[in-house]
Amino acid sequence: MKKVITYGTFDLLHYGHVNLLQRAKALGDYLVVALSTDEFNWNQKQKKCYFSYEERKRLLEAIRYVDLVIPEESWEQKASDVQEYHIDTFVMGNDWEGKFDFLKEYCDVVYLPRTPEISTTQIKKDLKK
Ligand code: C2G
Repeated sequence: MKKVITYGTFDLLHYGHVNLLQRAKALGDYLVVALSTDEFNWNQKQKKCYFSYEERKRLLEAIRYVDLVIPEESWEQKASDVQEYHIDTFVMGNDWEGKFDFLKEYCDVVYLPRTPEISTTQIKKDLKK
């Protein structure tokens, strides 16, 4: 069984996220999503999520491409996650291009093109108009 992992906040879940998850799953048979906790988002990414971790987790678990959701609590957990979950491929959108190449020691590293025009930030801006 080929296992894939990806990381993210996935707030205000949208089709850009789903496109990423669909393509990530297509690279294997089992997709793990490491979901940024509320604390990690606020302390490390200065992101205040609209939906809580539990709500974002519930949404991700409803997506057919997602097999398991685990918490992302630190920047440093990726190498241990890849080993603990026996991951074959690490996937991120290409806004992270090159940032996680150190994981090539443990697994394949794939950066996928982002879906243009959509982002959680853009949604929030549009709703404010
Ligand atoms: N994404 C995408 N297209 C978009 C928006 C997002 O492909 N229009 C991808 C991002 O590239 C990322 C994933 O969807 O791979 C999740 O996006 P975010 O929730 O914004 O993730 P981010 O805050 O970048 O967190 O340790 C890594 C971080 O947790 C990544």
